[in-house]
Amino acid sequence: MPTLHGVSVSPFARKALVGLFEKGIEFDHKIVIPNKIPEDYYAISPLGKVPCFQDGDFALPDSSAILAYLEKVKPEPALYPAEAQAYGRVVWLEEYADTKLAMTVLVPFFENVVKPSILKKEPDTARVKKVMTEDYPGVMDYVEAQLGDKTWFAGDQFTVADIAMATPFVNFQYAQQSVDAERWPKMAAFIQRAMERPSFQKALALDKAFFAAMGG
Ligand SMILES: N[C@@H](CCC(=O)N[C@@H](CS)C(=O)NCC(=O)O)C(=O)O
Repeated sequence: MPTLHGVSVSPFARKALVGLFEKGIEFDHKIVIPNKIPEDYYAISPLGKVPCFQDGDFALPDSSAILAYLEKVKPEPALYPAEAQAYGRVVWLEEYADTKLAMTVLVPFFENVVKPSILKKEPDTARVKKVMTEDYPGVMDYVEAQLGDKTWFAGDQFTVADIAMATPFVNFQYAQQSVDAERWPKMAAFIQRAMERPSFQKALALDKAFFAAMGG
């Protein structure tokens, strides 16, 4: 059976976990915590990041690569559209979510949760304020417009774009932040819809178990 290395509270590991749950692929889950990477982990993940998917000698140390691979291994249910432009747009939206969106939305989580509780460092509250004031509104305006009146970013089909767009907002909530439903109603409703999916519910249950094991 393949193994997914990582910890569900990482939005990138959560992406891979949700993909595995959506596809109904069986896997072992091995907890690997980013700042406590075992030395031998670099053999399968040269960047020392989570997640990493491993099946025997085969290893994929990146959430986007994992999701693309899973689609080939188990095409149904499809997490990418078949039509060329819709496919390209989903790949782009996944990239945007993994970079600009994640790097914005994850700042409150990193500063206010990871730093004090895991790194034992003071949060940089000025950084949180700056990102939330200068970057966050523009990012939200962009994703709100990309989603439009659709159920999911590609329309009726739930895709990797939706997984990537929704996962950072779980960490946003862990940092006591929430999307203003009056200003960005489509994204607020989208996040709620995504969280209600059984795949997200399973990933959130893993977070809960992890936090409980960490002592709260
Ligand atoms: N592009 C990678 C990013 C993975 C990533 O940045 N993971 C973080 C945890 S959320 C990590 O492992 N950070 C540890 C480090 O950068 O040393 C992916 O999509 O899997």
